[in-house]
Order: sequence, then structure tokens, then C-alpha cells
Amino acid sequence: MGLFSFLKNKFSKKGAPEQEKTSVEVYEKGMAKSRKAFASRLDDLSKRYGKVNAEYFEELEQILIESDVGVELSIRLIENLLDQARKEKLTEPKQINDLLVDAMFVDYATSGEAIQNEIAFRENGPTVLLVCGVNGVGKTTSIAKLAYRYQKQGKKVLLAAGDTFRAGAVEQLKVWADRLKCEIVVGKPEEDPASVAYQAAVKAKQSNYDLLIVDTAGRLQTKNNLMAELGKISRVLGKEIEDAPHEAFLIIDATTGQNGVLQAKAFKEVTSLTGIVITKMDGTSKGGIILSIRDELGLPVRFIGLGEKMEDLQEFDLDKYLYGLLLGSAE
Ligand SMILES: Nc1nc2c(ncn2[C@@H]2O[C@H](COP(=O)(O)OP(=O)(O)O)[C@@H](O)[C@H]2O)c(=O)[nH]1
Ligand SMILES: [Mg+2]
Repeated sequence: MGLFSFLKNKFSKKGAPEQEKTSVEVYEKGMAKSRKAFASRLDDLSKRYGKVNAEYFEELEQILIESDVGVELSIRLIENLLDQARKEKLTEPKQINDLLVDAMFVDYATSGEAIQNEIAFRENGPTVLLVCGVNGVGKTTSIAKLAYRYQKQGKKVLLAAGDTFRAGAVEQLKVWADRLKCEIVVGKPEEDPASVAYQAAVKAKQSNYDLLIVDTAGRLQTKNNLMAELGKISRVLGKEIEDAPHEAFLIIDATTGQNGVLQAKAFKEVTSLTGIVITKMDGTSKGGIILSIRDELGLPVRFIGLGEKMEDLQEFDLDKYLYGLLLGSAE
């Protein structure tokens, strides 16, 4: 049984536990655009070719590249597929497409650091999550969604409005904090973000918070500035709370395509990231970006934004992702 048939069985509505069902539905809905671009093109391809040939593989490679799987990874996947097809004398388009899905799965599963989603909470004292990424990618809204998630799990959450650079950014986080009834530490306009982080760390420790989430400014004009600022925030946090920040998530907007991969490389150089959050997956037809980022950076994708609602930030699940990408493609 191919992976896709397996996933179909796993996630078919009948018999799926309630909790799973809703999460799968969020993936199904949020990945509709990507699915349209990927699964229906695979389907169309297999209908046009009776037997696979060199052109088939070329077209397949094109679909991967256009889905933002990344040129290097796309070429590698297709080369391996060609080898395997030759060795095993496979000629059916459907067999090839099944193998491709398997290979996508294996590449994600085996590239780099262990797969992990939830924040690993410390036994004693607050766990600190630093959130970075360029302007507009969805940092602040993802912070709100994460706060919502962990509050629901019974955690005491504190926010730090560390994006003191952009007018309105602090206000935006404050609005979210009010809605979520979540405590927030706010500095003065244009106050040094490290000073806000410091105040928040002190409060988190004194008042026994489980989780402190620190928002940061997203400007990336010069790498030196960014490095200095993120470095300073991290140092200040680490002085107040042992080993903080314990987690550092980079937020990437899926609609920015390969540019997101470049951002990830730039940030990875200046700060030690523990994971990626991909946002706006619902707004793109190029869902392959996840595979590309994983392949190039080795970092685990921790959460995925599949829409604007609080519940639309889901923990990243490779099976659900591939299912969302392929649902409705030819059996
Ligand atoms: N459709 C959709 N929109 C999102 C998602 N995540 C964030 N956004 C939107 O992206 C915009 C920018 O988000 P914001 O959090 O202000 O970005 P920041 O500048 O990085 O803090 C807002 O309008 C959000 O509602 C997502 O997963 N799906
Ligand atoms: Mg923001």
C-alpha cells in the first residue's frame, strides 16, 4: 500500500477520533490552494501519459519547482525517482507519483533535527520563547495563537511587546492580550526591546509564569543590527532566567516562496533557532515551501498557519500536510 492510500485510510472521516477530525479539516481547508496546484496537476499528468518517459519526469520536476519544493531538492527527488523506476522497471504514472510522495515524506522525516512540535516546558521556572521574523510575516498574530493554545492547556502565559520599533506593533499585541485575557509587558515607545524583555523576564520569574513569549522587531536591513538586537535580547533573558531563551521560533510567510528560505538562512546565521512556524499556508498555492525549508535548513517546522482563526495555527504534522496536499488526487 502506498503512503497516500495509507494516509487516506488514516484520515478518512469514518472512525477518526473527534480531535483528529477537526485538525485534519483545518489542514484540508487551509491547503486547498496548494492542493489545486499540486494534486490536480499530478492527476492531469498521469492522465495524459499512458506510460512514463523522459518528458513525464521533466514535467513532474516542473510541478515540484513551481510548488516551491526548491530547485535542488526537486532535481534530487526526480533523479532518485528515475533511478528507482529504471531499476524496478516501473512504467505506470500512478506508481511513479506514489513513489514521489513516499520520497517527499522520507526527505522531510530524515533531513536534520528531530521532529518536534510542542514547546518543551521546563520543570522549574518560566520557559521563554523568542519569536523573530521580518515585518508582516505573522509574528504578532502567531504569538496570539500560541498564547491561546497554551492558555487552553492550562499554562500561565506572559507576553512581551518587544517590537517597539514599528508604530502600532505594541498596540496590536496589546489588543490580542486583552482579548485573550493574557498579561503583557509593554515598554515606552521606542524603548530598547532588550529592556522590555528584561522587565518581562523579571515578572515571569516573580509571578511564576509557565511561558513568556517575546515579540521582536522584524527589520532586516543590516544583518549586524539584527544580530546585535537579537543577541542583546537573548543575553538579557538569559541573565534573568537560566538558559533562556529556551525556544526561538522563526516565522516565515509561505506566500513569499523561496524568499522565505533566504530569510531563514539569514536568521539562522545570527540566532540559534529551535524551529520554524510557517504562516499563511492558506494563502498560497506553493505548499512545497515546507519541504524546501526543512531540506535546506534542517530545522523542524513546529507550527503551521492555515488561516486567520485562533484554531488555524496547527502543530505541523507531516502526514496531515501530505494528505492536505494530495487529497483528491488519483487513487
Ligand atoms: N490568511 C492568513 N493570514 C495570516 C496568517 N498568519 C498571519 N496572517 C495575517 O498576516 C498579517 C500580518 O501579521 P502580523 O502578525 O501583524 O505580522 P508581523 O508583522 O510579523 O507581526 C495579518 O493581517 C495577519 O492576520 C495565516 O496563517 N493565514
Ligand atoms: Mg508584529
